[in-house]
Amino acid sequence: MASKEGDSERNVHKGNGGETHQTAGGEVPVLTTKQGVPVSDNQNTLSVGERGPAAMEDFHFREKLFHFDHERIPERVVHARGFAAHGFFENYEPLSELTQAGLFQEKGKRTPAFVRFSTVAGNKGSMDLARDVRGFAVKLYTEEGNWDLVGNNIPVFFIQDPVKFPDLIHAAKQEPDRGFPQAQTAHDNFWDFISLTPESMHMVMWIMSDRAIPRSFRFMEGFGVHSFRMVNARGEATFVKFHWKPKQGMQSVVWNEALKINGADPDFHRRDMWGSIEAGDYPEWELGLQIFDQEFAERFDFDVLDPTKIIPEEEVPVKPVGRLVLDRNVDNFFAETEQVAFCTQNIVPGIDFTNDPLLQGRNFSYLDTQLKRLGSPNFTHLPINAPKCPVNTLQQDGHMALTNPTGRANYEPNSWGGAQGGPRESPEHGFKTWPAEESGPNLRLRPESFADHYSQARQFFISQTEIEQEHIAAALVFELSKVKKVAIRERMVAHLLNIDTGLARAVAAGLRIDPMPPPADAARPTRDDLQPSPALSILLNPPASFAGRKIGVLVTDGADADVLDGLEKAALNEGARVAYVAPSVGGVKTSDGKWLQADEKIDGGPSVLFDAVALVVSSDGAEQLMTMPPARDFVTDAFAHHKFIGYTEAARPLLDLAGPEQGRSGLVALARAADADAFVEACRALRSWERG
Ligand code: HDE
Repeated sequence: MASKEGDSERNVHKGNGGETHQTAGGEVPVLTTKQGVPVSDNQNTLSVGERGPAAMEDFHFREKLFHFDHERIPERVVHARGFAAHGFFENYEPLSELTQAGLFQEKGKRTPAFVRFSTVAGNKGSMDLARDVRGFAVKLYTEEGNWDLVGNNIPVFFIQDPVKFPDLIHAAKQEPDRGFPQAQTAHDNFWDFISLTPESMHMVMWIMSDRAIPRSFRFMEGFGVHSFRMVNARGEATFVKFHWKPKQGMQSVVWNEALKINGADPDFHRRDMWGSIEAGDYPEWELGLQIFDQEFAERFDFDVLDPTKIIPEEEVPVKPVGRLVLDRNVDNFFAETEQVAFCTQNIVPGIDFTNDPLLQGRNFSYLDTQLKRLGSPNFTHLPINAPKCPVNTLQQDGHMALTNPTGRANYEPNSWGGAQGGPRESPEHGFKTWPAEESGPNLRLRPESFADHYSQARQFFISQTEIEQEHIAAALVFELSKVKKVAIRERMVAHLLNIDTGLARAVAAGLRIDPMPPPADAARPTRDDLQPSPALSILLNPPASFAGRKIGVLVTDGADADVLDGLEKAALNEGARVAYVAPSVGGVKTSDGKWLQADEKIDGGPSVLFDAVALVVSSDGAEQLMTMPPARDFVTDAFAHHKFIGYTEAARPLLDLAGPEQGRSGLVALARAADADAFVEACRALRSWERG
């Protein structure tokens, strides 16, 4: 059958065996081999006789299969599952006192950017809502080369020394004999390694918090993690830490939602970003700098080179310096998202490294891994990796060399002179490493200034609201309940005793560990004088509006058309969107006799996919829904996940499924169109936590 979309003119006919042939003509181009030879038949291989053996000389068949057999490249050893988009960075004000980096010199200057978000532990096809760190890797195509800021959505890391990285990742990913679990840290090997690695305790608090189950990439912060240097034109250096703050505000899901989203839509985060960019609702972040000097570094409680520590924002405020906007989806996932090669070593004049040992180790690993993944030192020739500024290099040849120098000189010094002699170094404009003074014997040791493993873990925990603290305890109980070896569970509780005794007790109770183990040996006692840092809590920093969020509206035949209209308008005014969920994807006939197309059939559009829900149903519709388990789940889940629920009177029987009258905050009656405004306004709070 001819396809309806686009080329109904296409010539279609049946072959001898009933197979479909669509042939070229008009606007439909001729199919060719990779060598450009026109193909006459793409449905049948060449055979000797009608039912005879395949003929070896069928070069089209062989080329097609050969290419297919080689479609895959190695997935990233970590951060395999990712999603990316194009955009730009726009600088607010000249920062020349701080850095000579070109992108920060003029107000309003825009630098093209490509940003890839990822999970760490899962393979390429794993689900989006794994409890995990999210990668936040930014490639900035500056006029003096590519600057890659390869960060995460968590400002600290598990380990202090890069030599531990393969151990950490081996322990986190699938166990080697059985090849599972996929995209989960809830297993023996991970917690075995962690419980033997006290330096990871601060990070453990973050990954057990709601930060590790973001609502979407758009609603999370990003961090450069390490201390970096910025260097101005006079050669003066300052320390900086990089922060990305989402304009949309922060938001996470609750764990039970995450589990269900993984089943309902394993691509939830991808779909969200793709959809919001397609809808013109461009995700945006502010770049903020924490700027500090050597004198601060010396008096700060912790070593600024230790990647398991933060500098609280209350101590060194985050200065906003520009914005990052993602406004274009990729044209081809493989060419861009899969082949993009981030390298921490990619910095530009005006930015420099510090001695953070993890950063130094990463500077080796990223370049090395790209060779494995992309198969050639010429990965910089791929459009997504190619700088958007002049590249003049004497490096040559290698697999897949796409941009090749011309002329005779491929070495220097040479005596060919002028343009013929090729490029030369520039002491004036070239990248200069900041001349830090270093000395000391060769040693393998962990500095004592890195020895306090618990104080900031405690600070993170006490900075959370009670609800967030409960989530951390519940996450630990969940994860450790998947650990079979009791000694590992106990070892974790012993560490928690050094962080917060209430937390340790709650987790021990959840695991039914009795008696309590003694606290773990600590290289340094936990400090209890660190003040809570409100910036560390998601719930203490709520978004300004419900913009960018989605309301799932459950509809049936006879749904009140005025209320639906009111909901659409109120959502639009707020910058939010609605999606209709109905017993059939074909839609429903509303009270005014019109058809409303549905976006999802109920079992394909459970309430976990939405930020708030509305039940706009008729009495008959409610009765029908009461007999449908997915409709019942829609309501009881929305209720259990503390979502705001708008409802028409006829929906009462559905609401009653959620239990007795008490503790029913967060429910908004939708009697008429005007009530939709109050509903959307209520939704700004995102969740009604006080509901029991
Ligand atoms: Fe990575 N990391 N990492 N990492 N990392 C990779 O490079 C590595 C670390 C991060 O979207 C790999 O291209 C070591 C911290 C992101 O393509 C690899 C160490 C942070 C991405 C690698 C770390 C990150 C990677 C695998 C400890 C946050 C995905 C594929 C010394 C600041 C980038 C690749 C993308 C990817 C090594 C620790 C972030 C193997 C050795 C800390 C966002 O090179």
